[in-house]
Amino acid sequence: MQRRSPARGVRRALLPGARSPRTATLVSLDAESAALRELREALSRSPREIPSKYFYDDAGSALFEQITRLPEYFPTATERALLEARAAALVESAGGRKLTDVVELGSGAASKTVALLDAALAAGGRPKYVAVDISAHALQRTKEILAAARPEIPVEQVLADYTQALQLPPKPAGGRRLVLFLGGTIGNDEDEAAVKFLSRVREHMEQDDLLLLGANLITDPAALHLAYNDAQGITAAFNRNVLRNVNSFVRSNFAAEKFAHYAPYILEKRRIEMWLVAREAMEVDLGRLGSTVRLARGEGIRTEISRRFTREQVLRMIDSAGFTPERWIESPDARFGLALGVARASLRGI
Ligand code: AVJ
Repeated sequence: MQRRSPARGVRRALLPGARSPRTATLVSLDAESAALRELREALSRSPREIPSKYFYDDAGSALFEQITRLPEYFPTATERALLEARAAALVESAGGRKLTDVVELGSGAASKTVALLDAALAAGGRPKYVAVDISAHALQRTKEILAAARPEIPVEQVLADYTQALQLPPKPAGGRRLVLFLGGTIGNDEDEAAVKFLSRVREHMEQDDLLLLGANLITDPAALHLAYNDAQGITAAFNRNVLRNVNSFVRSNFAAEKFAHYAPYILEKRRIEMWLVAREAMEVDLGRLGSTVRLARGEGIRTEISRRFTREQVLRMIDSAGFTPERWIESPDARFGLALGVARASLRGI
């Protein structure tokens, strides 16, 4: 049996003094006070919100992995099939054997990435894989899956909340970096925040480095509804778990079982919204946030938006963030698209 702590071998430049980090938000002091502020602000908005990243503590990352295997949740399988079918062409467009670093933001279980790494190997490259995730458990899964599947590929782990701070290991001189942001997670942000985030990612890249961005595309609302309202209730459990994670972070006392999972597809906004709806009136002590919230029966907290895009929207988004669209591919059912963008020369310093 392995007895290694899940966090061993994890790069900790961002994480001073963390002995056994479980989620990245909990570990550095600056990051912690920023996270407290962000959460306080989100919970006092109208409607109240909890940032989606709070889904991904260890339990939540494991629940999300279960979601990806549900028959109703099609995005993961769709994206995986697309990547597998087109990996060689994507890697070719991304520089083939020049690819030295494949960095994945939100690596989760990294089950989709093997196809890309294989294509890079087949092109004669020797890529290193850098997994970035907010959950130490997810990073460990990433490493296990990759080490078993492709032992020849070195894996580096970065435990970080990439929405706040990002620090990547250096890439070899003359090498090319490919940054992956897959799964459609870009849809968790409104346009402005999405472009801001991608622009920050661009700052960590050099000219001619590449971004591969996965995005959910507009499709049948009924299928979407099922994907976020599965029969086994795994998505509901994933949604409620956000309250347990918040409770353990701020020592609040949300009673998760008193909330109903509500996840409609809002047609005119082209997005799923995930809500937790109070089944009864209640008062919640927000612990370290230093306040209480009163919720009326039927009042909701929004935990996620998950947008569906058009191809034009996705290409415009990466272009606005400093990446020239180089290639666009989509699944045969047009439910999922991948945009490959090349980092343009940065105007910083002019
Ligand atoms: C991992 C953010 C892409 O938005 O579909 C799955 C998360 N939420 N079921 C998504 C999620 C509910 C997922 N992302």
